[in-house]
Amino acid sequence: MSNIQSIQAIQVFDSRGSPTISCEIHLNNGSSFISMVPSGASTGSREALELRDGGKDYMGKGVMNAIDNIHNLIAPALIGFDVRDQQSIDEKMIALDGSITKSNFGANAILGVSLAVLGAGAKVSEQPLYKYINNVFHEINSVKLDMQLPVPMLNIINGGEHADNNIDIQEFMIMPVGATSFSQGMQWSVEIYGGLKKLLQQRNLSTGVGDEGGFAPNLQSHEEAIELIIEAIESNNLKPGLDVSLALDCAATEFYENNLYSLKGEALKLTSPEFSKYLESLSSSYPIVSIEDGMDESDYKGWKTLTDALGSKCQLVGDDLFVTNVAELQKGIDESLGNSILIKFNQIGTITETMQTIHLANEHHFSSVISHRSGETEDSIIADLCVGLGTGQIKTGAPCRSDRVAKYNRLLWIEAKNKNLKFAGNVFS
Ligand code: 2PG
Ligand code: MG
Repeated sequence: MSNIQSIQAIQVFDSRGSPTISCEIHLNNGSSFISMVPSGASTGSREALELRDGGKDYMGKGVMNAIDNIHNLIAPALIGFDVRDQQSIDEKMIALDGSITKSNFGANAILGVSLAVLGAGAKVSEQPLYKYINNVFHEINSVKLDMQLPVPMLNIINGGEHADNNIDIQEFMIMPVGATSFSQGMQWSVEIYGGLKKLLQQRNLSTGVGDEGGFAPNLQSHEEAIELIIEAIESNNLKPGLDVSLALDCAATEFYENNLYSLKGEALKLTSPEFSKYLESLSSSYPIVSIEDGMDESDYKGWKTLTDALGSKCQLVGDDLFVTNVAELQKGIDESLGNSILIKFNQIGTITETMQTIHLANEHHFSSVISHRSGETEDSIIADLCVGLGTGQIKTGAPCRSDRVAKYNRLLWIEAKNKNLKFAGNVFS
C-alpha cells in the first residue's frame, strides 16, 4: 500500500520572493508528502533548465507552465508506481521529458516530484528521512555509506550576485572544524556571527544582510572581509585555522569577462594565471581550506592551473564547473580539475542522478559538499541528504534567516536523537 495515487503542485514563494514549485504526492494508503524546489542566482550555464513562464506577471518568473507539466504530463505516467522505487520513477520522468537539460517538463517540475517521492518513500518505510536516503543510495549504487553529521560552512559575508555591495567574491564562509560536535560548531558560528555584527557596527558599516543571511557591507577589499571575520573569530577566544577555518566561493563565472577576471571592487582585471596567483596569495596569507568556483565554468585551462598550484593543500570545489552532473564531473576527474564537487539537486533535477554523481565523486576521492541555493525555502531536506550520504560538509548560509537556519535546526534535531552519530569535524586533517 505505497502506490502513488495523485500528485498536486502549487506555486509558492522562495526566500527572494520569487515563485517556485511545491509538490504533494498522495499515496493510496492515505499518506502524503510535500516538497519545495530551490532556485539559484549565480547559475551555471550547463545546469538543467528551470522552466519559467516569462511575460509580465511575477517579473516573468511564474512557474505555472511547469506546474501544468506536473499535472498533465508527469502525474498520469506515475500513478500506480510504488513510491519507494525512486530510481524507476526518476528514470521514467527523465525518459518522458526526453531532453538532455530537462527542458520539456522543466527540471524544477521534475525535481519537485522527485523530492516528494523521496519524502513519501521515507514515510511509508517508517524511517527518518536521512536513514531512508542512506538506503535509497544503497539501492541505486550498491554501496552502503557511513552516515555522519556534517561540518557546516556558514556564509557570513555575502557579495557577488547575492548582495548589492561592492564585493566581487560571492561567499566568505566559516567552518568550525575544531568543534567536537555539530551543536558546538553551531554555537561558535552563531557567536562569531554576533561578533562580526558588532565589529561592523563599530566601524559604521552596514549590517544589512544578503540573500544567504550573511552581512553585505561595502568594503575596501577581499582582505578586509577576511580580516573582519578573523577578528570576529578571535574576539570569541577561538583560533583561526585551528578551531575555525575559512572557505570562499568566488563564483568566478560571474566576473569572468572577455577572458579576464574582473574584480570591480578592487579595480583589477586579471588573466587566469594571475587570478590563480591572487587566490594562492589569499590562501597562503589566511587559513582558507576550501575555494569554490575559483575559475570560470568554461576556463578549463584556468582550473588546471589553479588545481596544479593549490590542489594539494586546499579543497577546490566545482559548482558551475560540474553542475552536479555525472558527465561533467567525469570530465573534471579525467582532466584533474578541482578535487571536490558542490551538490545542488536542482542543477540536475532528480534524486537518482544526484546520488549517482555523489557516488562517482566518492569513487574518485572527490569530496562532496551538499549545498542550498541562494533562493531557498523552509524545506530542510538537504540536511537529511547530507547526513544520510555522510558527505561531511554542508553549506547552507549564515546562521540567520529561517530559510538558512531551518537546515541547521534540522541537523540539531538529528544530532539530539542520535547520540552515536559521528560529527565530521576536521574533514581536512
Ligand atoms: C552557489 C550558490 C549557493 P546560487 O553559488 O554556490 O550558495 O548560489 O544558488 O545563487 O547559485
Ligand atoms: Mg557556488
